[in-house]
Amino acid sequence: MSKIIGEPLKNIPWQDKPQDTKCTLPIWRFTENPIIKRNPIPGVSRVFNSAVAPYGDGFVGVFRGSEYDGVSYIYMGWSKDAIHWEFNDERIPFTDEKGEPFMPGYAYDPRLVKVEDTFYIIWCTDLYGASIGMAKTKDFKTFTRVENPFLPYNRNAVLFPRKINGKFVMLSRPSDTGHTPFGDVFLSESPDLIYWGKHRHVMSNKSSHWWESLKIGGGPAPIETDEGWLMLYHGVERTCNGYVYSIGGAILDRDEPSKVLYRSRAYLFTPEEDYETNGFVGNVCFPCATLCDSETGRIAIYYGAADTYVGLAFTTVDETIRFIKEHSETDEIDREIGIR
Ligand code: BMA
Repeated sequence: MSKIIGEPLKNIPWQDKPQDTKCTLPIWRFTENPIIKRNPIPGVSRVFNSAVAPYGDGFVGVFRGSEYDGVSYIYMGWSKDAIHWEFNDERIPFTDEKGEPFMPGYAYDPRLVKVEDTFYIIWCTDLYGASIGMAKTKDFKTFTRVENPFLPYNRNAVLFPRKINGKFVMLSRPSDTGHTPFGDVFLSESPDLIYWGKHRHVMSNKSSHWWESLKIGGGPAPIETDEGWLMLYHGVERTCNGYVYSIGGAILDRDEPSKVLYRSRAYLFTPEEDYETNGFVGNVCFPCATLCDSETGRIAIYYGAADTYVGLAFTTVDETIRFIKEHSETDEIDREIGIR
């Protein structure tokens, strides 16, 4: 049995896998999906691609809210059960390093990761083009901007939930100004969250895996397990009707996480239900966070559905790792040394 290395979370939301299904994929949906529907905040038409974390005896979340002019910002939400959410009506009031109010030009696809005693919000922001924004908080009252880690253009950055070999570690996906018809995941490290370097290639899109043949990008913070870091990510296929976003899985080496130990050639989850196939952008399942219970191995996955809703799905560490290993195909080319 694979094990999650981390804290227990007794109040993790949960439903057992349906018994009457022929689907052999390792992730299944919450039957009450979507958990966040249209117009959940005054002035915000759609909340999707959002991240949650345990906090106190409940949960806290950072939510991508698309306002009535179509621009996205980040809103905070609170929940007792991680299913029903109440939102603050105002955008998160970031401040800069001097304590002055700071509002990014836009902010989308937030991740929320606790490292040691601090929560970090990482999102896609405007730095003369799409790049990575960051802020930190300990109390969810004061949110202080952290330096932009990378040059434009970049998206889908997410921190690992602990330092590795004494360094902060972040996954990201260098990109371009538009809808980026390419994309590989890289890893960077930092001693202080200001200076980032030692960039390493982790994974590329794969033409032989049609569902992720166009591009891939990081998803939730990787989950530490006794087999390595369980990495859920999004993979994109280009079809004659547009892009399709599915969820893939890989296992990275615990001490050297740019090394891919296993990677599934099959997706783990793909748009199937109406709220995933229809909406502002149909056929999008975009995972940004998980909740994990180390005692039971349960994992709850939060994903944006059709750029319109937030969906919740479940798996166990054992089921997902078994699936990834059974379907694994790693033939990453290490371009630094030119070998597979
Ligand atoms: C990506 C990002 C995501 C979005 C996805 C599908 O490029 O912008 O926020 O969910 O496209 O539209």
